[in-house]
Amino acid sequence: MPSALERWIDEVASVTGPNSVYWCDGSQSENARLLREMMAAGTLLELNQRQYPDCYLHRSDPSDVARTEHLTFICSREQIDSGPTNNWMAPAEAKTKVGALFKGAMRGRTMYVVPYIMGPVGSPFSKVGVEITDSPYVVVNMRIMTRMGTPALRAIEAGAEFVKGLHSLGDLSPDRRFVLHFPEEKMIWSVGSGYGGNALLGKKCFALRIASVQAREENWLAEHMLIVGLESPEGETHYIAAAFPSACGKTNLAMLIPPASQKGWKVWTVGDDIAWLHPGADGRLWAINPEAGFFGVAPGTSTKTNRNAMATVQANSIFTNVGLTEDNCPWWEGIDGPVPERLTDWRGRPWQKGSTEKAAHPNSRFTAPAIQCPSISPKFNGVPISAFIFGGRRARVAPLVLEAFNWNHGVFVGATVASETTAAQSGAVGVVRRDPMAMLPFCGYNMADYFGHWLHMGTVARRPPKIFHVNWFRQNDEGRFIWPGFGENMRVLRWIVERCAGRGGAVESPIGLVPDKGAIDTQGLEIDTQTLDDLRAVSKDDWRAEAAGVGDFFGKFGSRLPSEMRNQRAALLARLG
Ligand code: GTP
Ligand code: SPV
Ligand code: MN
Repeated sequence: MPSALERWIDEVASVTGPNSVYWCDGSQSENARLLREMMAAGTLLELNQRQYPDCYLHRSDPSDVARTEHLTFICSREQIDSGPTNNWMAPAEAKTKVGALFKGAMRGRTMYVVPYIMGPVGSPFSKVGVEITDSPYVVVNMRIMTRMGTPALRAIEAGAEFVKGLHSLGDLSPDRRFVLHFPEEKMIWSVGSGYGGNALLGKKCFALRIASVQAREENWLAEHMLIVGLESPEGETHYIAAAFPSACGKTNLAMLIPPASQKGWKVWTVGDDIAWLHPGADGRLWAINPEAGFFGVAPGTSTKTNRNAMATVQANSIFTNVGLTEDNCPWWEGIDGPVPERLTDWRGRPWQKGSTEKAAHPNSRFTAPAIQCPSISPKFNGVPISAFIFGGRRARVAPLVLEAFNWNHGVFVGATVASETTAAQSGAVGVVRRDPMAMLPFCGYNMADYFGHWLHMGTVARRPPKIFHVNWFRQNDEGRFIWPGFGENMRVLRWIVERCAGRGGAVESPIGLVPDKGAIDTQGLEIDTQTLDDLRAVSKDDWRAEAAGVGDFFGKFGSRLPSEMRNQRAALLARLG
């Protein structure tokens, strides 16, 4: 008798009509063959193999370069369960409408069956998925980003449940592009995009949107968070998980290199985008990184800003929508060295120095194996989290760092994060929007219930992490960042670690605890006292306006919003006087 998996594969094949069906085993030889086929088809270019061994360049369709949030839907049975912040489509309507786009969609193509595990093989926290796709680019990326192939198939044969993901490039038309999630069926349908979070279904679709639903059902958290370990000169390591919206600094913080002034500190990278957190017997939250690779933003990455990332992408990596130098090396704005006179831009067109257009797309990315990162932590099976950090990109208003008064206040701080939009999603850049816990585009259910789940987890975990908020992106009137950021963020992380250890000076402000004057080490930093004061400043007028915005945002959730969220807002208003 065919298994549930085989029945599903047959069913999909009969609808999509591929030339052939191929089951991926994840082997090196399979990967090499796929790469060769893509090079022959012109969808992959070999990069300079001397400088970038086994590295390749892919140029996606110019209309398909970022996640498309307006085409992303939660198809819960009841609309209210998707909440006011998600797009919703009724499951039956979704299956008819989008099902029609899958009809014959794989004609003339190979249908790849990609079994994969999110999380380490054998971990009790890992989960299994199967992605059906007609894109070999997706296959080779999934092989880097997940534990792909035979071990996943074995787990399914042994009875593991799996999340079904169906993906087709379709005709790549934005008019026929949909990314659908069926939370009750733990199923994903994606058509019309070959890009990143739209197409690599293990990442945002499974590990966040579907997993957030599973996490609520099973008493854990699936979060858009990096995980990093900070080892003090005395050899004590604190692990921190931080949620920043897309393209707001997670990869950079996860791979931070402490500057020379921070002698003896060592940073361990556990994950750069997603954390799955489970309460442990010790009452703490323990985090794993469900991914096996990094799908990181290329622009701005250099040996100065992120030396670990530069080392990670030197081999076995795929670059998407970056520029190309005359000697076949990847290039992007902000990479080391002088700007070359001539390049090929991300669309494959000649580019000249001084051009007003970017050579690399602002959301161009690298896909690289995590294991190649010089700072990679060996603790794949879980680390205890001392602190959660929320943050955003705010030119004004939000100070450099603050500590929440307690868990519930911290949940409020996370739920009210606002950030300027970036190139990681299609649409306008630089618009301030509420992005609770950096999960606005990734929560698979009603966010009011999600806030409730967060409040609940503070009681499930007896020793939950302390909660902080940071903003590396404050600007002066000339539009310059006033905090140096990157490695220098270590100074702020040290204050956070101090606070977790019950030390470190702090003073109360209406929005939380801020560092005492002098509590953040600024030795060796060229920064004047006025700037430091600006970074710590909390303007009551600004925050009254924030609280009003939060009121509007909370209003969207109606009676579904936990009353504690309203209480927290009332308490904030009271503290603001
Ligand atoms: P996703 O992969 O989209 O989830 O993004 P991410 O949160 O991992 O962001 P990433 O670390 O890739 O950073 C995005 C951009 O912000 C890059 O261009 C960085 O150079 C820039 N950036 C990161 N950290 C800092 C910082 O501390 N200060 C400033 N000014 N820029 C930063
Ligand atoms: C993000 O946008 O948050 C990313 C890239 O990490 S993607 O995989 O496209 O979601
Ligand atoms: Mn992300």
